[in-house]
Amino acid sequence: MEKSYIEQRTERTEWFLEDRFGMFIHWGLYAIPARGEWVRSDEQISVEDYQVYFDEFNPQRYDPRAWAKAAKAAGMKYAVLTAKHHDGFCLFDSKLTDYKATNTKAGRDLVSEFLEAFREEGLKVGIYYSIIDWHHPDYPAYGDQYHPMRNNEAYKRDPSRFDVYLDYMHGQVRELLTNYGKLDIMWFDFSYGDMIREKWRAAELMEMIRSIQPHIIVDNRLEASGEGGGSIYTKNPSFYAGDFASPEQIIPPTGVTDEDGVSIPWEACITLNNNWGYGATDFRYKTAKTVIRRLVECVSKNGNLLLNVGPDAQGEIPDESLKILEEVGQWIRRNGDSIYGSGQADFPKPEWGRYTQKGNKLYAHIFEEPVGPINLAGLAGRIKKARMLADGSEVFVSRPWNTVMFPDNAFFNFARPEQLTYPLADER
Ligand code: FHN
Repeated sequence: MEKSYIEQRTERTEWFLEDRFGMFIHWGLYAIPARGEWVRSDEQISVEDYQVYFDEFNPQRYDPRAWAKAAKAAGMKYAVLTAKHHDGFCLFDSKLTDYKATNTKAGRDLVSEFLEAFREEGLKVGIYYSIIDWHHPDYPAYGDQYHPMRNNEAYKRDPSRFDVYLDYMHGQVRELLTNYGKLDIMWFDFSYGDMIREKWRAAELMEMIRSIQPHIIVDNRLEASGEGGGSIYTKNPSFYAGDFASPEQIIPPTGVTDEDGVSIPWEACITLNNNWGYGATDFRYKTAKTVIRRLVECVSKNGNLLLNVGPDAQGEIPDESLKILEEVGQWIRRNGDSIYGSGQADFPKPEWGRYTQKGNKLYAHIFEEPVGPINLAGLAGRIKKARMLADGSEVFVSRPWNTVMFPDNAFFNFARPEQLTYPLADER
């Protein structure tokens, strides 16, 4: 008997729930104006004025192997690159358009090189593909907030031309699934207003995806935007509901569950600063500590973190981003057991931090420095022994009160969550 959609989704996302941590990469022509990836819409730049960036694009220091090494060193297990963002510029050698990197001075298939480099480092690979397209003449104009081409005369004359755009969009997805080897993630972006589901011919699109790469996991944005939504949150997801929810710039307070409260795969996508695409003057970077705490919080709620970098017009990830990634990697190298393959604990969140759990091993992430012993209320009698995850050193557990007195070294560096492993008493 055919497996249900939810059974298939569970099988497809097994590696995703193990890997937990990925790199999002927003890169394209918008790296030249360096004011974020919405610059064309925000500043109402015409097709003609935006063309200057196409004519100039030549990222001479693009080295995807360096990107892949930085992601791996940060403890990331997969990466998703924008093959086409809303401006319609294709980083891959599509046969369906001339608006592509291989026709710029770069003269390279940037997606192909990305996939090869990240696979070589052992990371899984995903493609972000914008279903919105401000460049295609048959993409509709829906007011100012989404499209600088709001005066798209062709579309106003004949709305049926949108099918011409959909043929193009489906055709490019087919190219990506057919010409670039095994992909692990297809990350569509995004539905809005009445532009959802069959407005994209979503069933036909998903049929094609499943027929070419049946293992691939797909996000939920053929039905939703970054604010959430779609049938993935129900017990009867549609055929194109996707395999994971994709909350954006937020970590849902109680994770993501279906209508019965059953956890579903989800991934929070979050920027390191205030832009997805490169922002030359955007120095409001998060700290490594904040990133670690966001990652711990996602995992403590059965979720993943997709952390974004925005390479510049020369093809380099900004130093500020690399520095944070390196520090996160130092932490995860010693504490990764509490992240990879871990998830929500069987116990409520403690007041001093968060728990993650893997099998019968409980990980206590200490965020706030306690005064005196840490009270493990609710764990009475359940703790077999406690060790500092980072160095394996013993931690004293006082049985009667079930409290834990941390060694001095546990506190010396409260800038970051310290890790404890509590093999539970019933550990085999
Ligand atoms: O409009 C895009 C935005 O530029 C960025 O790509 C994010 C990343 O998830 N998605 C859309 C906003 O929800």
